[in-house]
Amino acid sequence: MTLDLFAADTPELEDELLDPGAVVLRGFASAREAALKDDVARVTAAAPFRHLITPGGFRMSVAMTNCGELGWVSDRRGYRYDPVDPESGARWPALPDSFLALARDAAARAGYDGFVPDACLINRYAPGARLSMHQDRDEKDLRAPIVSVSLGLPAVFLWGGDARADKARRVALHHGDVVVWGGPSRLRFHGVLALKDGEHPFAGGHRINLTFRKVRP
Ligand code: MD3
Ligand code: FE
Repeated sequence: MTLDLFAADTPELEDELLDPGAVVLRGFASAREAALKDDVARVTAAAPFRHLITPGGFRMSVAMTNCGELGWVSDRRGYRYDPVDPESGARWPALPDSFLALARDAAARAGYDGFVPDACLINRYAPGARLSMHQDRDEKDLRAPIVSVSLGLPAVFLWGGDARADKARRVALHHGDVVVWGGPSRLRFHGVLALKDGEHPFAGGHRINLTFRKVRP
């Protein structure tokens, strides 16, 4: 008897349309995880994770850092994109090739050819960390999509509507899943439920999310 190593226990994963302009590419980043892990380590050695303070004075439970020309930062003065890391006074680390290629390929698969991000926010969730419902509206170029890559522990993503009070759907995101958001979905409210305890070979007790954006037109 011969063993078929490629038998049907690994079914083709299908793209899931959340809404017009929003698509989940299940496992799209999985084959590239080794390069992504090296490059996350390189970037976070140069620009360590930190807990930002909201304009209202609260410490965010999600730890953040950035790479690329512009980084998203928050402090008592407000939210902004800044070419300089306020912790070091230096420019953010460059976008690694593995990040650029992944963002471009995922966007193309979702119908956005030629996506070249200038900002990558890296979010790190420890157990209990969450992101309350919000819109991403600090970017000047609202025609470009946003590409989000989930790594490590799974999380429940909340997919809301055009108003904060609209009922949100729950979408489980696992290691390697990539979501592309654009067009009519670009200004939807969204959030992430508190992370559950766990252990994952990629990131130990954490979830890491890479969010790629084109901030400048
Ligand atoms: C839907 N981060 O950093 S990325 C954020 O998993 C953020 O860390 C989440 O929301 C995370 O702002 C979710 C997915 C995402 C990003 C931007 C969006 C979804 C979006 C913009 C519009 C609609
Ligand atoms: Fe967001």
